Amino acid sequence: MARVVLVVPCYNEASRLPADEFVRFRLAQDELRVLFVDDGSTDATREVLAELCARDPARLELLALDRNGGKGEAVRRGVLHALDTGAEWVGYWDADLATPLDELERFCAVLREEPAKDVVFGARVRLLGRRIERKLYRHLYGRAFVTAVSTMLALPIYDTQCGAKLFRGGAELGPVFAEPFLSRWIFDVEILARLAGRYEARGVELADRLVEVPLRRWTDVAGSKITSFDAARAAAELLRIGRVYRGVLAPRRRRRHS
Ligand SMILES: Nc1nc2c(ncn2[C@@H]2O[C@H](COP(=O)(O)OP(=O)(O)O)[C@@H](O)[C@H]2O)c(=O)[nH]1
Ligand SMILES: [Mg+2]
Repeated sequence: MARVVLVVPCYNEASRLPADEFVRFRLAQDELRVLFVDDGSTDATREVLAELCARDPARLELLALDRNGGKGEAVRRGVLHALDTGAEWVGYWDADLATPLDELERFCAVLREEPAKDVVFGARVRLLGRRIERKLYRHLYGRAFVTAVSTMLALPIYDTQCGAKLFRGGAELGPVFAEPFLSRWIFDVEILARLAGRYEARGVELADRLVEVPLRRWTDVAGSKITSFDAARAAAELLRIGRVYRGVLAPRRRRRHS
């Protein structure tokens, strides 16, 4: 039975948080704790979360940050806290449950059944028989964006931006989250660049350690605070990540094309 901690970053989620679902959800085979990180919210999020955690203090915990640092920083602080408190597997999940919590069961199954895999990413692939409901413009922008990311990282990944991820805690994980990310929204790309570098130092290829799980359900929950300005900023941040991590990324691209 693994000790799993799910970090849920929350910024101004007082009216949107599906509190009952967090209280009800259990993993079948593993022990789950949920760590809500209040990212300096200006509404009643902190009170809502404190009340929610009081309903089941053994399983629900609150980490309150006084200043808003953006999703990446909230996740980073949460993951470090989770590792400090003995988590074996650590994940993060958007508070709106755009990815339903029961998908976590399938993420855990990957880590349980495939010891050589360390990282599980949810992937929003639209296939018949699945319900992936995303607005057309967000889908199109997302596809163009991930194609650029995949080329930059020299990694055949389908979806870097889905808000549902799980990691096996181990020597690699703490250092990957140790330093603040450059980017507020596309820190997931930085996580991949950092992981790629750390694995390479051990002669291991990131692609061999990562599994994408196609989600059965994903909904574009109303109330997203991402704007078209954020989308433009993400493109600029991607270029910056390409520059800052070029020591790891440029050799990867050269190897891929040689
Ligand atoms: N917008 C926003 N979300 C944050 C921030 N810090 C943490 N989050 C959380 O990041 C997650 C994703 O936010 P959301 O607005 O649903 O974005 P989207 O689903 O990607 O459009 C949610 O759990 C937010 O509460 C922040 O500073 N701004
Ligand atoms: Mg959302």
